[in-house]
Amino acid sequence: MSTTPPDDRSQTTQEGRAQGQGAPRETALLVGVRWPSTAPPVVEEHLDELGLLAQTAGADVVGRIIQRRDRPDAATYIGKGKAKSLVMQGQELGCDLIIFDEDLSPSQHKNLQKMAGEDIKVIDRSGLILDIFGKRARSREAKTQVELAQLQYMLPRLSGLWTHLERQKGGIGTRGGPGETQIEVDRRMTRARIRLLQNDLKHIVSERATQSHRRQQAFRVALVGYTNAGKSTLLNALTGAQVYVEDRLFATLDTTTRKLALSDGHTVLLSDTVGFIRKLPHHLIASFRSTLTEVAEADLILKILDASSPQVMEHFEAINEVLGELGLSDKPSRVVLNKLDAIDDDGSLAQLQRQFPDAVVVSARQRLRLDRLEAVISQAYSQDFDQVQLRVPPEQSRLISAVYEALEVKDRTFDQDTTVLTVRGPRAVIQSFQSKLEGRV
Ligand SMILES: Nc1nc2c(ncn2[C@@H]2O[C@H](COP(=O)(O)OP(=O)(O)OP(=O)(O)O)[C@@H](O)[C@H]2O)c(=O)[nH]1
Ligand SMILES: [Mg+2]
Repeated sequence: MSTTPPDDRSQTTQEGRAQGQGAPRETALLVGVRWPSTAPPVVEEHLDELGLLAQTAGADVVGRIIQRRDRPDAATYIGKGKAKSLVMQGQELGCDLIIFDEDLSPSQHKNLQKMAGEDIKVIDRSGLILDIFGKRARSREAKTQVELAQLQYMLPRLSGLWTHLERQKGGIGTRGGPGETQIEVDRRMTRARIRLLQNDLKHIVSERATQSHRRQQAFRVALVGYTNAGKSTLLNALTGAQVYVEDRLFATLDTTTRKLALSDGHTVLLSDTVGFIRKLPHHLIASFRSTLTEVAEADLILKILDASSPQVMEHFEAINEVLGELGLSDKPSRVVLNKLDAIDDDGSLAQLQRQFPDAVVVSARQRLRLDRLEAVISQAYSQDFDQVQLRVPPEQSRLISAVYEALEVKDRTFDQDTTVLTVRGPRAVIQSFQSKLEGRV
């Protein structure tokens, strides 16, 4: 996959590529597999999404192939005969890429690449997603996380053939790790680079931990959702933030947090996070853990769904799957059905509301019903958070600094020798201090 380390990739080059300027667009043939249990429209929908991913990466789709199988073939995934005719079709169409919707094992990948020869690059869904993330990453943290995931994905795929091909071809699926100029790349060097990136990430995480410590006292809400669901639009609409919004996959990879002043006078922190997608490569999920700390530490997760998408249920499942992989399935959450304005038939809205009876229906772009969403946040806040007075007698004054660490102190007065702190914060934390202190208020 990649060629230049992300640090060397200039912003302009990335922007240029992202907008399809400069680098010529490649052409791609998509391959999907229909298992006995998969309904035909589902395979088509998955290939539609793969096509969008390919476009986002800078390739025009020139054809798609669906192969029926009972189970994957160990050597070539789709079977040797089919693989041969696939390559022939790719050659006839003059395409640069063959993209599999499913993930290929390193040996399947190698075998298929051998059959495809030097003019066609074989990649799988994970490789494609990693490529897009490589192009979209802007911050040091995102770039480090993406390169780490790319190298981990590549490590078992490194081979003589692979590096040889790297020298011949650039383009999609070949950026983001070692390569091109560094043709002697081998597993040892890749492992060393992985260790280096892991260390970098540790530093970034500890910087983030210091920042997030300051935020611990606030009630935190995380916007989570499928890519393109409207998370950034919603953050902008609610807080006046200016996060980049676009009708494309993975417009924003970085977490942005802004204060949201609720009409009840309380202030909470609202975070926009990286978009999810069906079968997000697990290396990416693992390395994006630090970006996703905002989700891990959130008091409330808002699952943003594009209510106008026919795949809304599948998107919901994909969100839950990723949250499960992050160990966050039990977090308090609410569903937000966005793009209300784009639903043209009342029947489908009614059906969605039956499927998600507790959902808040909004339009982030048209700013419709945002007050209802704020009311849901207020309600969650007041269920979890409390404001009380803590009376700290002089013999327990050592607790005062701990209170300051854990809670927001609104006021500090004295009643003779007793310090009276007016605090706000999570009910559970307040209760633990109350039980330590004598003379509860
Ligand atoms: N019709 C309609 N379009 C919306 C609404 N909210 C967002 N959009 C559009 O949906 C597209 C994606 O919006 P973003 O806010 O970038 O989506 P996101 O969830 O942040 O996407 P990623 O950053 O890719 O994960 C943009 O074209 C928005 O203008 C809405 O309420 N109605
Ligand atoms: Mg976004």
